[in-house]
Order: sequence, then structure tokens, then C-alpha cells
Amino acid sequence: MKVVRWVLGLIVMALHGLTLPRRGKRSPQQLQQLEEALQGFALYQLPTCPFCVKVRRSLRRLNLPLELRDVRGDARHRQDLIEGGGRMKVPCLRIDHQDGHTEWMYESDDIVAFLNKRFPLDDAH
Ligand SMILES: N[C@@H](CCC(=O)N[C@@H](CS)C(=O)NCC(=O)O)C(=O)O
Repeated sequence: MKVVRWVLGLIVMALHGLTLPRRGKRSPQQLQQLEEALQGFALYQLPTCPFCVKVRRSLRRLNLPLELRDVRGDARHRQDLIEGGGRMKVPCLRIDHQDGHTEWMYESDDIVAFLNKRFPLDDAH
């Protein structure tokens, strides 16, 4: 089972690499503003998880410099996800709100919809 998952992961990564979506255009000024706006955001994920790949593709389309946290490669991130979000499931978007509370958003479709709505691409660029 582990081998099957490993092979599937490799296929997902290869397909992703071969069909990388175009990175959305944003001005240097917009990118700098985004970097600040995204300070409190992090995506807990795994490189080969297909749902995580879906979210990462959307990050690329939207050109969002959002921090990725690998839950297998870093035990601390894994622990934070379990303790904070309540489940060892990826992808999960962590949002540290300005009022101090932290939101843990699971479900790739919800994450993609949230990012598209919150950080839309400006068609003028
Ligand atoms: N419906 C979820 C599926 C996510 C999912 O199944 N992720 C797998 C990794 S590819 C996982 O974390 N499984 C562990 C679990 O469900 O406990 C989504 O779209 O985000």
C-alpha cells in the first residue's frame, strides 16, 4: 500500500510539474503588499498529496507568496496542525487573524474558493 501511494505521489508530482499553470501577473508593489497581508497565513501540506497540489496550483495562478509547511518533513508543523486544527489532515490553511484568533481551514475546495475571493487577480495586469 505504501509503495502504491508512493508511485501515485510521483505521478501526481510529475503531472503537476509538466502542466504547471501560468503564474498570475502582479506588480512588484502588489507583491510586496501581498507579502505583508499574508504574514499570518500558512498552508500545512504534503508535496505529493493531490488535494495539496490542487491548492498549490491555485496559489501559483493567483501568484500568492504564501508559506508552505510540510507536515511530514517537519514534526513541529505536524504537531501544530494536530493541536491547532484538531486533525492530521492536509491541506489545511492556517489564518492568524488580527484579533488574535487562529482559524484552521480544511478542505481544498474551501481553501481555493477563499483565496480566490480574498486575493483576486487584478485583470489590468
Ligand atoms: N476532501 C479533502 C481530502 C483531503 C485528504 O484526503 N487528504 C489526505 C492526504 S492526500 C489526508 O490528509 N488524509 C488523512 C486523513 O484524512 O486523516 C480535501 O479536498 O482537502
